[in-house]
Amino acid sequence: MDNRQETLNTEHVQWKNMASILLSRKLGYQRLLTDDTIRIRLQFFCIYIIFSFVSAGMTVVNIFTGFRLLMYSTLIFGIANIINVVLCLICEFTEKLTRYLFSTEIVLMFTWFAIMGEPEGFSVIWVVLLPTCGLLLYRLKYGALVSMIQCLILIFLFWTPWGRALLQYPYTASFMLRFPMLYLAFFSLGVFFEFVRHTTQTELVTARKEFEYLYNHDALTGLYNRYGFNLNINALTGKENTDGFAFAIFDLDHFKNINDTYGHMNGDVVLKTVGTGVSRMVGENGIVSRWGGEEFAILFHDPDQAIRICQDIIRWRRESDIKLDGQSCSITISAGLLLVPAGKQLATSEIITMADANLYDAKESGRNRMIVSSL
Ligand code: GH3
Ligand code: MG
Ligand code: MG
Repeated sequence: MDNRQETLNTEHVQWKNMASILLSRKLGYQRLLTDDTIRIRLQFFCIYIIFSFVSAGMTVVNIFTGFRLLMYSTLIFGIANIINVVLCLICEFTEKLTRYLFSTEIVLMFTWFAIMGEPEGFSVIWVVLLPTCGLLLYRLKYGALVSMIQCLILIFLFWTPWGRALLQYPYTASFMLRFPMLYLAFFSLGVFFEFVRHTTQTELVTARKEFEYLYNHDALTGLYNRYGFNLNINALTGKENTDGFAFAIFDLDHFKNINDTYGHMNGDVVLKTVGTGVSRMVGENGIVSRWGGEEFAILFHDPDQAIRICQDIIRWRRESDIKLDGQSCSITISAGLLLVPAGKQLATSEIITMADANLYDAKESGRNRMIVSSL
């Protein structure tokens, strides 16, 4: 249960955590799908590592095949990528800085490879992959901008006399005519794929948020349901209780009579009214849930506030009637409250059992009241 909640939190994840996200298949994959910041960071991180290895491999190949200039180029690019990885790990790099740094490196290397053309005009060919990578890394707008800059450089080098004068390799006229068009074709495909990916992700994130809300909340009152509430209380009881907290269960008195007299629809109105009222009175001091039927549970962050707020709720129910079918109805409420002072630790089930016993006593001793106990 806790694990699941963890996967839904999209808290800030630092570069340092990339390795652990990569290693944790469940967490990593889910976060890749739903959190764009993490996806982009993870992609940068992986691409730097992949480029470091590929450049190292190409450098070795270039040493053995005797392409010295190309060897220096791949070596420099490899070193630049290793520096990128190290920077990611030691600095709190912003996505913006990373993206400007990497796109500048790529554009420079791309231009240099296109001018140099070694070996046998090959090095320029792989750059048709860049738009797809760029769009995935930089999102649609910036990715398209970088890819267009690269395309303009290519057009300048291959289609203008000034550009051609810079080329160090004798590309054939047919290659120079066709290659920018091939690049444009890959660029268009990249835009299309990125658009589909982005739309799919947006839909998935929206559906996930709705699903998350639905399984955590009660449909009638909009409060947390028991599952959502359990996540909160388990988080508190699971850790060392440094500040103390309190747990209360409220139960409407003789609620069955309301249903029997005014009908279920009016019963629902009462539940909504009480849920809204309790939630308003608790405010920032705790978490309110619809525990079940006509029962509400409250987790108070501060045990000192809990008694006062619970008394206020009981007084509010006693003193203000609810209008049903034009008639004023008095609907009272009973409560069982358990105070858990700082430093005390207890399992969730024991806390619930003790608060429930207090509620039972409140009912037994006449309803419309609260019984409090402390650990
Ligand atoms: P007590 O003071 O002992 O708590 O008596 P009570 O009548 O409130 O308790 P009881 O457990 O006998 O009845 C609870 C009623 O709550 C029965 C059930 O029909 C009603 N109830 C539970 N959920 C809903 C709901 O969602 N809407 C409506 N209208 N009624 C509900
Ligand atoms: Mg009940
Ligand atoms: Mg009741």
